[in-house]
Amino acid sequence: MKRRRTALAALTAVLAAALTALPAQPAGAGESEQVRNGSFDTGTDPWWSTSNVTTALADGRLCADVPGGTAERWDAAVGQNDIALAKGETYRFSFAASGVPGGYAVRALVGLQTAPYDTWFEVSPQPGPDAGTYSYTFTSPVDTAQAQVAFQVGGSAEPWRFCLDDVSLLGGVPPVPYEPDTGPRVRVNQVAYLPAGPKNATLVTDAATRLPWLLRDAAGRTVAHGWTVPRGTDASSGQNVHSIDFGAYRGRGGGFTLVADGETSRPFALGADAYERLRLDALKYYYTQRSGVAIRDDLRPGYGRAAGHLNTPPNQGDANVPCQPGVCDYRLDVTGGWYDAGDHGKYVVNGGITTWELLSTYERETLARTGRAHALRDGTLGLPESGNGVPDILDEARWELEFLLRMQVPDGQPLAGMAHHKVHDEQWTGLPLLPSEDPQKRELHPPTTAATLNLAATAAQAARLYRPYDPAFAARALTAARKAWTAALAHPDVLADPADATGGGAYPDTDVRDEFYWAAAELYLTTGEGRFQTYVLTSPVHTADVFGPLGLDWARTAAAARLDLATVPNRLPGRDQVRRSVVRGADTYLAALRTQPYGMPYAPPDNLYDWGSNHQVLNNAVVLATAYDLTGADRYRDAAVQSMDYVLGRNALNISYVTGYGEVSAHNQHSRWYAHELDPALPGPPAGTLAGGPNSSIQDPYAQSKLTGCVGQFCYIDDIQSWSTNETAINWNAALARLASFVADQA
Ligand code: 9MR
Repeated sequence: MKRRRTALAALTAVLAAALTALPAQPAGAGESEQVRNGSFDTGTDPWWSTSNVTTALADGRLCADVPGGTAERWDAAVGQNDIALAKGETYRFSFAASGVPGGYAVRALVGLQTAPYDTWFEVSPQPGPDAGTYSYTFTSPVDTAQAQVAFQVGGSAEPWRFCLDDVSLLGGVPPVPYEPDTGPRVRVNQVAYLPAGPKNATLVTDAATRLPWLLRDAAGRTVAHGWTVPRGTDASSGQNVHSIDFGAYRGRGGGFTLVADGETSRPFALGADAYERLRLDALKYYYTQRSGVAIRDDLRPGYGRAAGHLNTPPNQGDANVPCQPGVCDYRLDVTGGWYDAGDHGKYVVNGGITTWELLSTYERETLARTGRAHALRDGTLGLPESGNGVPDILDEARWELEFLLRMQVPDGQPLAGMAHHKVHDEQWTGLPLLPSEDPQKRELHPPTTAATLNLAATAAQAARLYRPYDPAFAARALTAARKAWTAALAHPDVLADPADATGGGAYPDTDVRDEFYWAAAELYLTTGEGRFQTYVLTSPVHTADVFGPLGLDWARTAAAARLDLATVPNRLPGRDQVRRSVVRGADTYLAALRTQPYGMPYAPPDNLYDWGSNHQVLNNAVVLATAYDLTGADRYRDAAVQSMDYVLGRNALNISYVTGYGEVSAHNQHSRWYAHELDPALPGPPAGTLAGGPNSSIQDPYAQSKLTGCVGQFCYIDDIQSWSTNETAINWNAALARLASFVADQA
């Protein structure tokens, strides 16, 4: 359904496993060679090369003199076109390569030979002066007669020589089933349990009856023991599992392990320090997502980079952006804001819910009984603005708010007061690509009611939160919010086109009643005005059950309104009902958590995990946390705290989905600039970056080639090419920041 044009199918994860001596063997029965003249016995035809590369035969190989000083890998290449691939067929892609001097990456790929240059398989070996042999298997996601095999060798400062031989793409080979390495069968939160909090684990076992477990401290001493509870087959993973509750143990320290059924878990701590760190790391993530400003390496060592999209070539920039053809005849300065995810797009709907969740993280700290706003004070996030007397989380959120305000249609123009849905590239770009290197034209997409209401809701919320620090900004935000509200009422059903997904995501939403409700609620909470109160009270959304299995995300914003109406001081008639509705919602998440042997408050219908399921888990936990804030009942606090265990390792894949947290954590999230997996010179995602997580629909070809037929939790792979299971995104990290902040407060 979408995008990622040159990206798609690197099998770098199997590089080590699949790297074998290349046998010069003939094709076996049913196997068929797709590459012509791969051994260069008959000259260099039908191989092509880019005009800046000189190729010649040398000792029966093809050697290419690669110029220095090109910018991108694809700026210098050798390849062969018009190769046929059959969808679902497995191919062995192999070649021998050398490089003098060695150390330059060769992007070897199989992909579409014409625009939009889909990539179905890619690897980036770095051959040395002695010829190395490389061999990989992949399954084609398409039927085509227009595939190419290409070796992209550009991007080096210095010239070098690349030689190639025995290139083969053999069809009809047996598929290699993908087996994730899930480590020990005792599944724990690999980071930390709160000493006085719940402590649960899951054991994968064939045993039908209870088994003994032991808790060991760092010195290997047994400090607690007990019995597992058999739970039968877990629907979310298809595994037979037992649960383990070691919550009675109240010790502290690092290096604990849990032992059961002959297996020892990955180590974990009993303590709260990791959550103090995580709440800040999850928020520090936003600075390196900033657009329109250079990222300072002194503030984020290893992440310094030039400003993106400031109209400095090759960027065409965001300072003077036209609309898509026919949409408007003005241009806007829409610099700033955060890049949405691993792409360079900026989307008002997703920026809106993200800003709300960051502002709400802060607002909760100022209001809740266990809140500690001090933990998010000025100076906590290491920002250029640190030291200005404003809590850093507000400085960071303002970076996006200023962008959201710029997306508003100016006075005097058609649809004045509405907000453009999004700004992004005209075409999808490949990976890796620094923001400052993006050469694409940027375009404003049509205003929508949903975007307008996101602006109204977040600008209204900002008006009350920034008032103590910057009354002028608060007033400006409130004026914009009112204007947006009026414009949305006048244009209540201008929807985003679901097909508008070239060069950026569509973020379509067919029902904006929840956005109206949310904007009215935030305007009411900030102004107390009767018209907003009336809108809230008469909205059908006000009395609907808004806490379903997929409760809160960019398209489902009613829960944001309900949580704020329940917690931010106000005089809404019937407010007790509002608070009770939140507690009832929490009860359904609590029930889901109790039925799940992996203990997460998420049980999607038919076990179909949603795109970004990890943040759904976290947002459902936020509702549990809010029920605790409202009632003080421990069961809600414990359930919210326990939800973190799933995200940090107590799951079927035995992986922490947060970079840098846990012994084995996701670290190859899909991103154009945290693209270390593709280019060793680039950093990986910063510590505290949440991966999207299991997604049953596995829309990207890489995940399809590995995970087809996957059950629930297994629909995830930690590879940069898997944009549908493993992207990073601003809205997902916001849910992480909010729950981490709550958990840290419970220490
Ligand atoms: O998070 C979004 C998910 O809910 C949608 O189903 C999906 C397809 O429209 O898009 C996701 O958002 C992506 C956006 O379209 C473009 N930037 C990256 C976002 C995260 O994958």
